Amino acid sequence: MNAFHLHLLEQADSIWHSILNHSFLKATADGTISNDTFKSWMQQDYIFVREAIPFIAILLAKSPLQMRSSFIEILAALNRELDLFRKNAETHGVELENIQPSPVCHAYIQFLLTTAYNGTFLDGFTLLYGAEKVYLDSWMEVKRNLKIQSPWQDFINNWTSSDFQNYVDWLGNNLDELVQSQPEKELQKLKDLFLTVARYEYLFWDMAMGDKKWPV
Ligand code: MP5
Repeated sequence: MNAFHLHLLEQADSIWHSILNHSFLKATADGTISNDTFKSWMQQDYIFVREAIPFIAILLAKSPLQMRSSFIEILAALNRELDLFRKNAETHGVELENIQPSPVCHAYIQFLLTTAYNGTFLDGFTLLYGAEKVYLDSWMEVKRNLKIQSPWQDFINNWTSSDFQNYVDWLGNNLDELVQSQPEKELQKLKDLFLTVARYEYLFWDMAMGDKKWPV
């Protein structure tokens, strides 16, 4: 059998295609993205990263002993990432605190937290792999198509660094090991979770390009 993480990517292929061709990524790469659009993505992604900390903390609590120190590292990396947002917010004049999460941002975070709380370690780990792999591939696509030096270079660098690539590889390889000897029913559940996380990631780019407000 193919590695499980490759299997997941294969079945999510059409969603991935839609993600990598999203207008937000294209406009960021060719420099036509408006400052307001990018800044409001920053506000929403800051909330996402901030709330990813409790998500990871739940996974840490459920993690096998040999993975604990890696999860502590992941938490520390997220904390550093918040500083990257704050530094860029200062440079570009973006308000980060007291921002309401958009409906999509809110729902996505709730999905992650609920799955991590109520599901198995493997459920949450599959979501983590999906979310990080989308960001790696999305920002790699931006980097590949970059026309000019971007004002948002720090973000491009953050999710295309070799450290981040190694981290995503580590997640994929560990996922392959963790699913060994899991019954088919369990694997099917993980595949469904992976599709849902990919769909939320698509919605997140869509939201970034459009309305962040609740309609009522
Ligand atoms: C990530 C992110 C990557 N920042 N935002 C979304 C919507 N999905 C994935 O996670 P991290 O923790 O910033 O690497």
